[in-house]
Amino acid sequence: MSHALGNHILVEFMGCDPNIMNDVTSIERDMVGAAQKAGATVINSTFHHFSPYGVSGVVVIQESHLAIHTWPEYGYAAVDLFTCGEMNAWISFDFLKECFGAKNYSALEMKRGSVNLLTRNDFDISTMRTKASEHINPDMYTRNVWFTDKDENQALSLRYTGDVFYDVQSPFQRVRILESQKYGKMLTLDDMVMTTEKDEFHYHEMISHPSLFTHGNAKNVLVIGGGDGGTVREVLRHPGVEKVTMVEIDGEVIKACKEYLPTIAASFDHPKLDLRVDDGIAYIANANKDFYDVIIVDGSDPVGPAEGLFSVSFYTNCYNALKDGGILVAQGESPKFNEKAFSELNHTLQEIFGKENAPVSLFFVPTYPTGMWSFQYGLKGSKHPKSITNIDQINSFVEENKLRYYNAEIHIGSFATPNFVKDLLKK
Ligand code: SPD
Repeated sequence: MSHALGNHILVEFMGCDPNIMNDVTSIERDMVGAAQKAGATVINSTFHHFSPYGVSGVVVIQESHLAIHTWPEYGYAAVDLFTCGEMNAWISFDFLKECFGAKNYSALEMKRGSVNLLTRNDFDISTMRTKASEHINPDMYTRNVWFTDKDENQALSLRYTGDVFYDVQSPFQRVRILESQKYGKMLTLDDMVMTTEKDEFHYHEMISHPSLFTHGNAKNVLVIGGGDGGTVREVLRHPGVEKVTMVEIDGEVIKACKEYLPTIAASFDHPKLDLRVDDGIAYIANANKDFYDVIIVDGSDPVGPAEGLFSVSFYTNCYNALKDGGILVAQGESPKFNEKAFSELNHTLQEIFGKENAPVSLFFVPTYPTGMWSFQYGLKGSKHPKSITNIDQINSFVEENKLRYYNAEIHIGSFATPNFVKDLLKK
């Protein structure tokens, strides 16, 4: 057989596990593993998850490359194993077949760059060869793996290390702790970013302090959701608060965050905290009437276990559980990403609390799609968050607690809404 520069195996893997075919992290790990198993030197890998599903990626190796495109809906992966030199790519083939759980497969092996058909030119590579032999391979290859939080038309992607610290399918959702390159460790539920080490304070300061300073004398606070612990950490900074009850449906979220996000899950042992792993929707349906000063709904997006946190009955129950003068604040979605959920939630709150008693505060979170996010209020009294008078008290609190997002100006300013948002809020 004539000599060739490279060897190319074109592989069809069929009947693969669809969940694996949609899991960018495990595919990257397996493709890199397949290269290493065959003795290749890995230089770089880049892998992307696509909307609504599918993964594409390439592992660049000193000996050429391994590439993949997956179609989870068909349990199918198209894989290219292109190698030069002595590397035996069939070892990679066998490894991937096992990893993907392929029930069927076919492979076509081709020689690439047949030297009989090529004419060598006088391109002088001797100096480059010397340089190459001086090159020391770094211990770690460069990985380029992306987590994408998306709907069918819009997305936010964060590059992450590819390492997964926690990955558990709870009865409610897939709970993962990953490490993003820019924002540190992050909690994801299903395929949505919930919080990251480096920008969590935007969200947790803004869900807690405006309602507590508007109320001015909250003693009894209920937090529904908030399993990462950031919200109760902020609420418990207020010395006047006597008791915080937190009801989180998913114990796996609490467990993951206690272990891997300890700066966020910092107050779970606080003596004023009554922590319950329970269904917040059922809890509020059975709660005492006129009982809480402030209720904070720190839920995820309206899919999966948080869907009921966007319903009329849930907010009616919250209204009933609030004392007169009480304040409800809820994670309100984005007016640029989830316009429908954003405006429907506000219409529900207007309906229950009254048209003038459902203000919206906007704030910025770099790791949520579009970056523009909201908290929505229900006021069971006449105190409006825009009309606060305790500015000095806020200023000293901000300084004492070294807050990084919230201050008195942001408090008032966050309730100003652009015209397109006003339009979304009109009924
Ligand atoms: N798309 C993100 C919606 C925000 C959900 N809550 C985040 C939890 C932070 N405690």
